[in-house]
Amino acid sequence: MAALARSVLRYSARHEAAASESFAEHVVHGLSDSPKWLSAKYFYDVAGSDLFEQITELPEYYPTRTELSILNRYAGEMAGYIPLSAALVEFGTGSTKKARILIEAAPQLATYVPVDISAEFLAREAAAVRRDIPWIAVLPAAADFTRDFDLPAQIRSRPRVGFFPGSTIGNFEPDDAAEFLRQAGRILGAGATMIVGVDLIKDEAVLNAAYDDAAGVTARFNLNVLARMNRELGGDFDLASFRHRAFYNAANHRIEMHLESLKAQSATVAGHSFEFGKSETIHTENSYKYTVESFRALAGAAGWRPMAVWTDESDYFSVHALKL
Ligand code: AVJ
Repeated sequence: MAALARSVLRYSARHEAAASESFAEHVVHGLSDSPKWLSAKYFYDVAGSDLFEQITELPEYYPTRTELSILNRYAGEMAGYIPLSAALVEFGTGSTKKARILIEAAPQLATYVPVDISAEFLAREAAAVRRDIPWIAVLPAAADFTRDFDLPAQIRSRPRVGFFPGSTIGNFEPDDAAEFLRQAGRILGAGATMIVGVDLIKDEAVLNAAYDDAAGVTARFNLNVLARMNRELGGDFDLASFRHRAFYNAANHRIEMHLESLKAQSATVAGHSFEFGKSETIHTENSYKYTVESFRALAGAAGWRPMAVWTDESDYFSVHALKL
């Protein structure tokens, strides 16, 4: 998997060179840039993962519940794209809830390979899946799927089905999303299938509310990256002097999240000092939105044949089946 290892290095951030950096190096790199930025993947420490779970329960945050409803309704049809004795490889398993729906609907699956950065989290989740679905072999792979990881040797002879739910693909720049799909194809191999969840372009008010909820949970999620820098990198950010900003950038088909400095100030982190002007922002996330057609075109350009797509009644979210 050395070729994969090298090429996946490119996915993790908006700036390729940042991909192999440590958190500290990344922070120094991103905050030295103009405009300042940080990769969205650093949201997910323990506190951030817990806040994200809370986001998925918010009335305004439609993606999780809409994707779950699509999976619940159409998992039987999706199973038609899963070969006999296949291995299901989930890229970035934050929760096994979605994979379980697919697994229950596809008894021809032999193996489930959840890939996640936290070995401890994976071990717990794997044990729970083994307990609840005893007929499937669970082979967790502890890895940052945006970096270097090896598929377990035991699945080399099995057909592979990639699973990338949650519209996590929306965090990639479109070029990087295509590159990710190309490389996922290389790792999964000839004849592979990919099932991908993709959030759709829709009314701006719906999009804006989903990323700027009334209860302020998304604000806490965004601000947590400052708290994380304070905890892990000896930072001294004053969380009260930054505010959450989120808005749909229609020209670029993406939600942008920023942390806006409420005053001129400086902060020290990882042994470096950074100056912030009043209203200056740190760009912390892009969440790209697609149309069914624009995502199918992107997947096609990355070498995948779009086979089927399932959406909800409001066309808020889409789940795509792709074949190599
Ligand atoms: C996990 C990337 C799908 O973009 O909707 C939620 C992350 N950010 N609220 C998204 C997120 C703010 C989420 N993804």
